[in-house]
Amino acid sequence: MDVGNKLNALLLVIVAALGCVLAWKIAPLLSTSFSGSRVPPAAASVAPALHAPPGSVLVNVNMVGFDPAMIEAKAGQPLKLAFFRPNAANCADEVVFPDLGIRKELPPGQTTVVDITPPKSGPIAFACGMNMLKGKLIVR
Ligand SMILES: [Cu+2]
Repeated sequence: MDVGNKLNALLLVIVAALGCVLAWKIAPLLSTSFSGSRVPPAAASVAPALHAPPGSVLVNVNMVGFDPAMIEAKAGQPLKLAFFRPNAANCADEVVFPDLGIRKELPPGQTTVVDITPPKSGPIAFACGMNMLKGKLIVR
């Protein structure tokens, strides 16, 4: 492998990493209105969509991350999260809930349903597989 090829490969890695970091920096800015204790009910910020099964909360996985990034839930009550990833224009190949031991692939162009029953109140974090795009369940 000559130096040019190595440089190209390095450049690709840097560009990919930058994209992820950028998305990670921008997402919190866009979701500041959801911060603090005034978290609106999840239903208020989610438009109904055909690809989300009845009773589920639709989460769009877009360029800047998970939308909504904050989702209300109730302890002990089953929650259906429908992750819709319209295309591959982000790094969210999968969604991970580290506290719950859940890891699911998010194929582009599909809706992936994740069933969760939060065990107790408190925040439950979720993220892309690289822990860059982030979201949170607010469990009461
Ligand atoms: Cu990522």
